[in-house]
Amino acid sequence: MGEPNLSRRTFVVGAGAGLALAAGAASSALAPAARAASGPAVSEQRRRAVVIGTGFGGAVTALRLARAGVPTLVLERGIRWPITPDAETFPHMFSPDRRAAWLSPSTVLTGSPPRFWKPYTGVLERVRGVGMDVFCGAGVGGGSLVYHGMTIQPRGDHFAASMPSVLDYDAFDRDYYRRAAAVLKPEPIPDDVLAAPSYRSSRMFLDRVADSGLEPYRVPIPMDWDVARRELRGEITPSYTTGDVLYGANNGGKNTVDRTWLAEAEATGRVEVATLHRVADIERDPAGRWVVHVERITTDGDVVERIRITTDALFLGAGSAGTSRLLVKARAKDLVPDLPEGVGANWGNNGDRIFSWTPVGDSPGALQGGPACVGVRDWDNPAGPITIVNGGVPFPTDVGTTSVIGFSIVEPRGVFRYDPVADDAKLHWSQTYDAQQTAATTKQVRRILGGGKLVQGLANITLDTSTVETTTYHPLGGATIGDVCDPHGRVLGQRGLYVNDGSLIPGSTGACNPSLTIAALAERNMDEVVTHDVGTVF
Ligand code: FAE
Repeated sequence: MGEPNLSRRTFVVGAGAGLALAAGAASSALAPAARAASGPAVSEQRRRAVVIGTGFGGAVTALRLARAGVPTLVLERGIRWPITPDAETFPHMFSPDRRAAWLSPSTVLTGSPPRFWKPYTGVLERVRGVGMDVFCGAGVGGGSLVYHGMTIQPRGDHFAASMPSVLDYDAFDRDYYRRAAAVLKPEPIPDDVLAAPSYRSSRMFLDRVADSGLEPYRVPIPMDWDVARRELRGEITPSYTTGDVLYGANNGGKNTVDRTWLAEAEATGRVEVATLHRVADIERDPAGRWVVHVERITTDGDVVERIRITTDALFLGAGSAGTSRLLVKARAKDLVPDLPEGVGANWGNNGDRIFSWTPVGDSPGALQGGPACVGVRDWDNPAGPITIVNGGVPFPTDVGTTSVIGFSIVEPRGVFRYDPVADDAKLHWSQTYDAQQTAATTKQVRRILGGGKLVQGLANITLDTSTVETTTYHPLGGATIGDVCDPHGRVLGQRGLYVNDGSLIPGSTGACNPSLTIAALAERNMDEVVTHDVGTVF
């Protein structure tokens, strides 16, 4: 893409060779590079500000920098997914293909049938850890590409119980949550869509919630429900209304961040998004500038070029797993001297539990409407607040089962540790860390599914799949405010290095899904950065 406003100097080097200056190189993100004697070519770039990642944190950061007049390069490891109505952009849950997994030879998502293929820069990464695997989105838009879109603001007391204590809930309530919601435009499922045959599982779940004496809840989803209506009328191929959303929605109706914050950022002409640019390492040079070691890859994952980008300001928005891995590697290899000790720590899974629910004598049917748009905010539970939702599954035939998902508040006891053999950081977690919350969530799910009666609930076949497939969609922590960053995401003692994503949050966002809170926090942090650091630090 063109980048007229980016003042850039590009240096071209062969490995081991001296620098050759190619100032003001032309329109491509990359300058022509010399080819090393062996291995991919290496080139150099100089930038004022670099953002790693295009999820919620990265996209908000890019837009705010652009509005402040800062030319910004955004590095994204994945591809740009062409999102239009009625497309075949994304693969399907029950007939996955190589687009479904990030550089993996087979399916990675629990419940999606096993298939084998040549690895591809697909939309969903499974970050394998010890005792816990993390799922995250890959591509322009990050997690918003694959997420259901449950957009929930936590209550003040639960925010206080899980978020860094320096954060003022009233300010979030008054301002930051509203700003984020104004962009995402979340709306609850309307009556006519909920009444459609494919939303049978949602209605069954709402009935059970009501029978159990709790208040049924329609979860706000950042999507255009008219698109669901079009699907129901047969005008476009179903995606939401069959629950086929976990590899991305093919109907163009979801307000993903590539189409909101990031699109606005790119429209300023000050932001360039470089896709298939995977950051391998970050480093601080002797002059205190930031060096980003980038691998430009093909969609098969082959490295075709290495780029060394020097910048005055580096914003980490690679998500909890991505940012934590980069920081832990930098600390272990002493690429960034004096990084805080807490790097990689204070990590939690947001209390995620996923259950399969097989009601006896009744069936939620095949091709269950979604995304996960109904639930219950069981926030006064004496065992701690829990949000429980029904997630429709796009089963091709009626197998009598659906899924139920719970979120709570956990102690952030997980930690990423460096593994020198893999030259990567690995997450370490034990199910003992959230055993208490798990027990409470399981009990409450059974009670609700039994219409208020635990014994009746046991008659449903309710399996906590998370005990055998211990995974999370909601990684949080690894570079938390207080331990690693100041209250606005500046890494302690590292001028010009910032974190602005889910890594800042120690393990939970007040017993509900995290994306709204991550976006709100990112907006808040950028208020401070553009006021005090733009023009002084960079
Ligand atoms: P994230 O959105 O993960 O963005 C990180 C970006 O960095 C991605 O674009 C990566 O490709 C990129 N990246 C990572 N490493 C590198 C690297 N080395 N070099 C270059 N680029 C890199 O981070 N949350 C909700 O609130 N509601 C939901 O309904 C919901 N459903 C979900 C369903 C699924 C299947 C999954 C996986 C997640 C779901 N989430 C949901 C979680 C949500 O997507 C997540 O909290 C946010 O996306 C995290 O935002 P971040 O900005 O932290």
